[in-house]
Amino acid sequence: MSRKVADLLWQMLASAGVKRCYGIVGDALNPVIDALRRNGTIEFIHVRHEEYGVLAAVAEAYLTGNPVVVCGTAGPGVVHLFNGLMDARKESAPIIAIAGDVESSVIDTSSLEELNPYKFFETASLYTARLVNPEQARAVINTAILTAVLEKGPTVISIPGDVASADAAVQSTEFTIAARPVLRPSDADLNKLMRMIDEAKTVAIFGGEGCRDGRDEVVELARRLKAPVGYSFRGKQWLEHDNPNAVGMTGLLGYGGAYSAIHEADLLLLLGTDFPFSEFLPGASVKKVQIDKNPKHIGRRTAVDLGLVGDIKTTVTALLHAVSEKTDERFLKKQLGHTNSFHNLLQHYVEKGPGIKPIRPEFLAATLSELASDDAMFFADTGTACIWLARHINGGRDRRLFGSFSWASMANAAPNAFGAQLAYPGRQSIALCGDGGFTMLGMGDLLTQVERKTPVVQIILNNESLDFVNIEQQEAGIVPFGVGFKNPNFAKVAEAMGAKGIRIEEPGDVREGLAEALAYKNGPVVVDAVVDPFALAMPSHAPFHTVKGFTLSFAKQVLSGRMDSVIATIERNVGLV
Ligand SMILES: Cc1ncc(C[n+]2csc(CCOP(=O)(O)OP(=O)(O)O)c2C)c(N)n1
Repeated sequence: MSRKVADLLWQMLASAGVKRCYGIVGDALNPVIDALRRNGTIEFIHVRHEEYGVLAAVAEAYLTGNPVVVCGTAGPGVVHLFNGLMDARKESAPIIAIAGDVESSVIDTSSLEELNPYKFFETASLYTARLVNPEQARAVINTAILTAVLEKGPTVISIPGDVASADAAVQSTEFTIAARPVLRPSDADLNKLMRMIDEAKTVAIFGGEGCRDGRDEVVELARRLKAPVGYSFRGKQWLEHDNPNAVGMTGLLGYGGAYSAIHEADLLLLLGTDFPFSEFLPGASVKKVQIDKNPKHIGRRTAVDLGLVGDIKTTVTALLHAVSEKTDERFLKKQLGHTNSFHNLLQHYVEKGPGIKPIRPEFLAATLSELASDDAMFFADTGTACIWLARHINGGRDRRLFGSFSWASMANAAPNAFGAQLAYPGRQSIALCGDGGFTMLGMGDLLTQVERKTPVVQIILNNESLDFVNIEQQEAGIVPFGVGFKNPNFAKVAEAMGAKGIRIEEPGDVREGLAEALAYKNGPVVVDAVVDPFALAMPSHAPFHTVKGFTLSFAKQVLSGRMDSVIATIERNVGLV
């Protein structure tokens, strides 16, 4: 049988290291999927919602570094891919989307389900191609793969069914993927940096995802410079564990001494971070050097005195060859002292947790962290789950913490954990889900997990509220509105769907319930944890407008007759801030 365009597609994707394709088939995609079946080397993961498939693929691609394929078919199915592809773009995950397209004979005639892929994917995709002629196939597939892998983000190939099933021009499928090139600043720039470090009495480091491959080098640099190390959410998993200089995070989820460390140092080194909250970064009183492999990141969140383009590992290694060691530890010790005090504050609801009902999420998360294995993978939904993940789940050399940290989409955790479990079978894969997030996307595809018997642990923070927005609204000084809803018993729903369901209402049952969930290996588990909707989480450095907002919101709530919720919020949070 002659080789079709769709055969060429899967052969090239398989040789690029693609192991899985997540999606939903139909019309234009049928010949593409038929070729996947014939190919036999790539597993098709049939999901119930295309967005779920992409968010699963994002976690797989981010964690493994390998490209992952997603698919959706003509028009509506393709539209469902979009939010996930935005997530892939922002989280730098190599994803190749195969979008089913209308027959090539009706393109640009406003036919049923027709969608212009160039316009539609413009914001999300690093490269979008429409295959209208078999002669294009090799070049287009080659570019889509190389762009996704080397630029780390999503690309889209839009294929009409008739082109997919057309004979491929006889072409070689061979191609190579180059390793990422090594990138470091010029010697002149490194010398400037060295002088700035020498002139500074105190240095602080703030690192992000760019430290992923250079973690040991950054920790060693910090040791030599006696520099406290703060980090963004994306940097936490690389820079916190086994680092005696770690001082926590700044920003809305902030904790520890990071805020004061970066504001009080003479010199701040921003390493591989595009931390978006400028108001938590110091102004002109602190000299700032930013190093990043992506020049677009440099100086866009805060003005810097020196911006250098380079990989963190390569650049810091070059620095380590020449930098002289500092001896004065007073600044470091002071910031570690702040970190310690904040840690004690955070422990309040962890230690008192066994006696507080409704269950405090801090206690739930800290207990989970203690019980989970050393190589567990944790995923947090956008919402309050992020706060508890940031503050109460400890990382480790082999642990992974991931979420929609830069795109901030709701409902990412369950699909993320599913994709991670497929990539690393047998490793604990734990999703901390919002009840809003789980009912938005996680619930339907629980069926996919059940069917495949995928052991994913979903822990639902059942607070009957879009709680993060509830907090946001109070911070903004307005009366919470449009944030409450009623939930079913998720454990019973899970059981009815064929998963294991565990409902935890009593604080005394938290440990046992979580342990049971983590030990279950025969398929997915849903832990329905009824938690306190009034648990507040203030940043370690609460800006004035936040405090003012809460005061104003409380006053407005009292005036509109909602004294009960004001009292509950205050009562349930005294001692935290
Ligand atoms: C798709 C999407 N819709 C809306 C938002 C805005 N948003 C951010 S957090 C949040 C609330 C999340 O609620 P829930 O999942 O119940 O988690 P909780 O904060 O209660 O823990 C909302 C609506 C978003 N980030 N993404």
